[in-house]
Amino acid sequence: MLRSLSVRTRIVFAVIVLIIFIHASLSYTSTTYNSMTSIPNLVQSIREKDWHVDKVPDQYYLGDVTDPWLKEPRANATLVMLARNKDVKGAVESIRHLEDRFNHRRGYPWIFLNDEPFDENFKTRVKLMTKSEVKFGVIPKEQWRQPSWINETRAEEGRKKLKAYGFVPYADSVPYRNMCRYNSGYFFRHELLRPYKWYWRVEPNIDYTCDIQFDPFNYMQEHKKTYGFTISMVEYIETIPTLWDTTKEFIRLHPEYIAKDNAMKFISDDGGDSFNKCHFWSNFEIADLDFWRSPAYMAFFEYLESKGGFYYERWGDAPVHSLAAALFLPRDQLHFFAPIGYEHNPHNHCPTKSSGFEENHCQCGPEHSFDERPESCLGKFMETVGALDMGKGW
Ligand SMILES: Nc1nc2c(ncn2[C@@H]2O[C@H](COP(=O)(O)OP(=O)(O)OP(=O)(O)O)[C@@H](O)[C@H]2O)c(=O)[nH]1
Ligand SMILES: [Mg+2]
Repeated sequence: MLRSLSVRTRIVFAVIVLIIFIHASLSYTSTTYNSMTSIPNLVQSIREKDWHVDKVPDQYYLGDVTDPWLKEPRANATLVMLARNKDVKGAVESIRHLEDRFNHRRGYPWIFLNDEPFDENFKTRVKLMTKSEVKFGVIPKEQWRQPSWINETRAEEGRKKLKAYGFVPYADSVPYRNMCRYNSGYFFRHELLRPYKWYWRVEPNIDYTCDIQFDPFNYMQEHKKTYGFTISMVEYIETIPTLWDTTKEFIRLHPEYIAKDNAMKFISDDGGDSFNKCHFWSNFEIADLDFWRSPAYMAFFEYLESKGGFYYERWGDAPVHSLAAALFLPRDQLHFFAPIGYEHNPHNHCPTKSSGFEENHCQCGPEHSFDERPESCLGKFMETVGALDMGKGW
């Protein structure tokens, strides 16, 4: 039969046989060649090319481009972290957790603040964790130091006294006091935060333990909320012995700032006479920056500042924020984010079954949730806002 074909056809036939032979031998001897040329892999690589077509420029590529959630408008919001260069490992871990559980689908920008410039190592490693816009800011010096009018002898006595208790964290640390004062009165004024209305505070070394399948900023906006938390607890009263009396003095001077339907019941068991130590744990916060920028809060902070308690005692930003939120806001503007699994060692909030433990693929143990502990103030919060259950609606 071959003899009946022309010479040219015979050559073509021989070349085809040779190609098939070489292909078969290479496929048999080389796994790389085999996987590169297999039909399913070729189809897959064509699909992948199709997937990456320039419909979505890389910097906006946030995951599955068919995800309808990517099209939902974003709030005017930012994620914000205060950190030192030495916190880089804990910082990238926190970013990774929040990106994986939430932000890779939403693309909110990140702002990092430090009392000294971030080094290249910090910046590079942080940027590897997110496709979002990332900005690094330095805190103005005068906002991060003990003011010169503070009586250092009295401040030192205060630090020694707190240290002597033996159980108070950061009892004699001045940088910790700078941090608490900065978070109380200054972070929301930083130029990088100025364009934003909403923020989500993130610390190094924290974990998000459940998928967050809703946008908390949009939730806050739609439900007219101002301050959101996940964990609330009782404070070390030794760190704030005069904070409550100072707050009461402020209330007497400025009754006009007290909201009509406030959450006094959350912070006092006797109608405002004494403080019951309950506060929101501020290492997690999703809140409206305009609240801190409001005349009520600014006047409150200035009043507290004038008393020197950030340095003579160790007033924390958690009780300061909490007292303001409980007094200056109507209580229905406070929000408990039940479905957000959050861990800041040694405590965690783990959603219950009814607040999304299963559908949000939580990795935490609900039996270890701080909500179940006697030091938790969640029950008091629920009594205050009149909630009957802690289900999804919360
Ligand atoms: N730039 C800077 N950030 C700080 C400093 N001290 C604390 N921070 C940041 O301020 C926040 C609160 O500090 P933490 O040390 O976590 O305080 P804490 O949560 O009360 O205590 P921990 O149990 O140690 O987490 C974190 O985001 C820290 O990274 C500091 O001296 N400089
Ligand atoms: Mg912390």
